[in-house]
Amino acid sequence: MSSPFPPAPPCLAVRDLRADDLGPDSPTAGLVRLYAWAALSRRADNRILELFRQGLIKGTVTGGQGNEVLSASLALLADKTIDVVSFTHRDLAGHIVWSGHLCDHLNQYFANAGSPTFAREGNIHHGDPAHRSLPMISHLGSMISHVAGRTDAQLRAGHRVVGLALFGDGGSSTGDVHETLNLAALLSLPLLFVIENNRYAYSTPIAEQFPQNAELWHRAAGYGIEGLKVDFTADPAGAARTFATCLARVRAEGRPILIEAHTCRLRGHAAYDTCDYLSAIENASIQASDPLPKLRAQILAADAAQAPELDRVDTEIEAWVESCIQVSLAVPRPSPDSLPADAYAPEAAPIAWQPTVTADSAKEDNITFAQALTLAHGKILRERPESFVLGQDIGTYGGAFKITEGLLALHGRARVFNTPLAESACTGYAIGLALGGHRPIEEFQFADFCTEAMTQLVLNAGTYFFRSGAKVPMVVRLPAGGGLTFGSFHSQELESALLAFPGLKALYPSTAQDAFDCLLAAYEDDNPVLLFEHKALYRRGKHSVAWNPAFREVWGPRLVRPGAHATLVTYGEMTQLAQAAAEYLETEYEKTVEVWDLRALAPLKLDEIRASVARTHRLCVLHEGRRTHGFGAELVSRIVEEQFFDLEAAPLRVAALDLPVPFAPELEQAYRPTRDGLIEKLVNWLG
Ligand SMILES: Cc1ncc(C[n+]2csc(CCOP(=O)(O)OP(=O)(O)O)c2C)c(N)n1
Ligand SMILES: [Mg+2]
Repeated sequence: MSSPFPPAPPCLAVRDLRADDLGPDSPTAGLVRLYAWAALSRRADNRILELFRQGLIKGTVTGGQGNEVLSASLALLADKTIDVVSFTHRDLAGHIVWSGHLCDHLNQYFANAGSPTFAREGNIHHGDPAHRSLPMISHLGSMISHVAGRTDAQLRAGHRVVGLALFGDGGSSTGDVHETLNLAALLSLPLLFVIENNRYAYSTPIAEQFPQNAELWHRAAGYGIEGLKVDFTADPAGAARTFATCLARVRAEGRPILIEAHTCRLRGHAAYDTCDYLSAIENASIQASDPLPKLRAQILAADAAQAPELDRVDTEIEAWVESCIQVSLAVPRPSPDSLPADAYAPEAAPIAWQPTVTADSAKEDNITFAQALTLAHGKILRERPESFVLGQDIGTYGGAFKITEGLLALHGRARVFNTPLAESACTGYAIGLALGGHRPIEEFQFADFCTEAMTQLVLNAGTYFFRSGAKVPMVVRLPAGGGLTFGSFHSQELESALLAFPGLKALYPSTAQDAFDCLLAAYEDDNPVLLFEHKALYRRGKHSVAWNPAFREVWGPRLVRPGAHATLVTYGEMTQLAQAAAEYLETEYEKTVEVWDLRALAPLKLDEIRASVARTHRLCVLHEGRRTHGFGAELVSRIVEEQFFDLEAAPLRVAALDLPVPFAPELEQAYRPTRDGLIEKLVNWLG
């Protein structure tokens, strides 16, 4: 049992500030409060560094010394009951204000059993998503689109919210920052973008980051929003006052504002950085620009009688930090038993769908695979108010493959959002919406373009639950595959690349009915689910689609064709190839191949396939993606490592060549598995 958190001292009794509290014409009580929280953060950061050096904190520590007044003022001014934020690695002050207690954060640094990331994430990569403080990952810039989405979710829930989107001068060069500024301006989201400009990104000075005639706040004009700068190193109280004014304006006017806030970094980038790149003169000037003593001096200049009060604050804080350290140090270490077996959020409560496909059953017959997906979208939008569809050209145009045709007209722009060409920020925005109770369905125009959003998909969405316990239910639709002479950037199969990372689920239907069922199943899952849709299937044939109460069975494989001489495992368009090859083998060679369509690529359910291999004693895996590091390698390994002695021959792997997808039909045919090629391989292998 760990001890309760020590109660906060009187100087930290209030963790809010109103604009009026900050003077210059008001009493200094507000500034003293700001000083107290900033001083707490300074003291905590200094002690964290010492504890790191003593080996009691692992990893590394990126101190916020120099940034506390900036960070604390924003957090104190925010409305912690509705606002949204993602703090940076210099924002311990903001973190402490948001939660109100230092022990939460010390537990994170000590990586103990009380850590808000369950001791799974590094030092300042935490947050409190349940209270809209969104945890960071290392990849700079990639969190602010989450703030945009989460803020929009608050707005949609009727709150007069402000989202605080923070990043450094270094982070300001990332594509995500540009994409999100544009997106927020386009959507008129109430975001306060704050650049914490401490003039360095690690060891790189701003002179090497952007041209010196280009001030960062000037960029606001390019997005059609207001920009300004403040300087915490010159006038911390005045800068905090400007924050207050801007926060109030963003809240009232519902438009983003970009503030470049000059601040400083009193120590190196992280504990190991000895700042050898700084001259003595520059270092001295940085130390002299420290906003914390400046704030103290401003308070005393306004009211010299506050001196004993400020001394009392320092004493209370020193004592409190020590007692918090003692409490957090005594929290037990985390147990490896607390690691889940996988990175997924537990199963969601099933949605009570209407047992219909459409409102008009005439539309359910004689439809294409693509139309089955359109019907599933329509059903979801009709029945689920939290649903939200986004992607490029998905509005009036209906999407590159017309899957979303008609949805905008029926459901409106608020729920069918035609995104700008910004895959990363739009995916991050969808993550933010998902954190705020929505279930976005995001269409990538071609699966190939998801590489633009790789960080958002595999690092942010895929690991969110593991890192923070917060769920990210979203569907990512990926029109995949080749055979249509679209060339190498519109034809790829990316399942292996994406599923090499933990935390994403994946479905890959091969029939129109499965496509319909897969979208519903993916939709109601509490995890990010990739839905691969083979483009060649979109308009191949007409089918009827019915309401299928057993639609959740798509999370397991489907027996396509029974057989006795081999088990062939495949998915997507290749299922049809496998079926055709199996039919031919039966007619011409009297060999029967049992064909299984995996449908779910993650998590993999292989029990029935294992039983089949135990009967047929042979395993063939077939997929359209490349052979090396292909999905078949994983399938073969999983089966062989447990069923080596069931096999009478080495498994057969049929896949594409290890090349980019070539363009000309003759070349693409040589690249991809074909029916005849598959038959030949099977015949040789079956003997
Ligand atoms: C996209 C990305 N590239 C590189 C890094 C490694 N890195 C961590 S912090 C940092 C410097 C960040 O500078 P800035 O954004 O100005 O923030 P500061 O550390 O100065 O507060 C770098 C390069 C990273 N975290 N993310
Ligand atoms: Mg910086």
